[in-house]
Amino acid sequence: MSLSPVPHSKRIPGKRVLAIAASAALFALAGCGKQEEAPKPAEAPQAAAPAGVTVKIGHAAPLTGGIAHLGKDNENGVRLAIDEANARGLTIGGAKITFEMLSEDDEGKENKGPIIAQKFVDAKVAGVVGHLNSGVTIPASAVYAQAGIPMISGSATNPKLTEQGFNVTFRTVGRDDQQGPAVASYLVAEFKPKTAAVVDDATSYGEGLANEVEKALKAAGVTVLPREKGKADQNDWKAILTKLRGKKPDAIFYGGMDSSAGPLLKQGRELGIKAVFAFGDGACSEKMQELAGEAAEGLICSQAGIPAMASSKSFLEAHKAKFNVDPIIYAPFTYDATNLLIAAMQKADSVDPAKYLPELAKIQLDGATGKIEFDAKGDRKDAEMTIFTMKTGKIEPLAIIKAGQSIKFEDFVKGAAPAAAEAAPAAAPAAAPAAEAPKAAEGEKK
Ligand code: ABU
Repeated sequence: MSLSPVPHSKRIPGKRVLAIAASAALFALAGCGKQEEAPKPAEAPQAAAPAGVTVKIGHAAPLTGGIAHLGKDNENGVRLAIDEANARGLTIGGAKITFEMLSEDDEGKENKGPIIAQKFVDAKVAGVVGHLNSGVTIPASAVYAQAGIPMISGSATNPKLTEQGFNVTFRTVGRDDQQGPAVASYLVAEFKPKTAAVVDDATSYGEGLANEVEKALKAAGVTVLPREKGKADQNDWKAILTKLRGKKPDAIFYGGMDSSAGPLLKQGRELGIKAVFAFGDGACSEKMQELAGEAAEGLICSQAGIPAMASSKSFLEAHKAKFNVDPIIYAPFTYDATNLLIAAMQKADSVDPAKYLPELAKIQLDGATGKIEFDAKGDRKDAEMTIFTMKTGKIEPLAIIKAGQSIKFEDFVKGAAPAAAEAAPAAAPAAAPAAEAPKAAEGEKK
């Protein structure tokens, strides 16, 4: 599919990359805001009650395979937001709304992205939260752009996603050209490596992040060895690691997901490599401890947002109550993504993408992950980056980098973390007047 990118300066909500095929009325009738059949008087004496509308929200991520735990994390965030919205009982455009999640397993495979995206388009979803992997999200995003369906990823960090000029494409996490320099700077400041090795899994995410890290290390005067490449499903890293061992790097950065990063780290230590190992968000989970055991101690990793544990207390409690587990990395970001779609629909008083997209583009929301606003590309403004280490089997945040400033995590928790803002709302200076907390549902039309 070939689309003409819209220049960023012209990424104006309402001016579509391609015209949306259906009018608002047709859209509703066709199923995006599917009119439920009103009960027949004979069957339901209360026939005067207004008919409800079911609004579908698509979610896609790998729900099987090596990173299914992360896909489930993504899905949990969407499910929680939808269930909460349904419990609140929203009325939009004069109709009682029931949101329904359509969740698809894209297996983390690039070719599945557009297929599932088309499935969502055919199902007349009103919006999409996903996909998880950049390599899947980027090709899928072209399908959503052509159909005019807003999509928000809560995990895809490759810059290209929002550099295509699609006015329906957003993300609630930061980008790898923010994350890469953040983790590289931390490595340089704390470990002062003279030589570093950079390895990637040959995916859009892994390779793209590795490129950013390499660029930042070189800019800091570190000698970077020739790139080593593996695969996303690689379990045996011994050949690459044996080669690297001979070159004695002080630091090894791997761009890839935890399912392949865990074996890499374990085998690296088994081969006697003493370098500090560092990773990006895809390998910044406690799965690393499960896969690498004691070798995971002391690893360094980054996430392109605040740590899940620093999300709002109300989100963490609701997540635990619903799923009996804590969020891993992305659930707070997909939860916020879902609430952003819903809040924009409330503000527009319409579930028609053409009508609520302009509201989404200019929305301000106090989410579980903090204040959210999008820039002209659809990226999150002032996204935080977090640096972690692994200590006694737990991922422990060390520092938050925001707007070029690094602050200790403990100081962030005292001041700017969403839970702190929730505990002391009067002290939250950034509460923009237009901000709309989903649970407050101020914009809800009764
Ligand atoms: N951000 C890491 C995992 C998702 C991605 O491919 O971007």
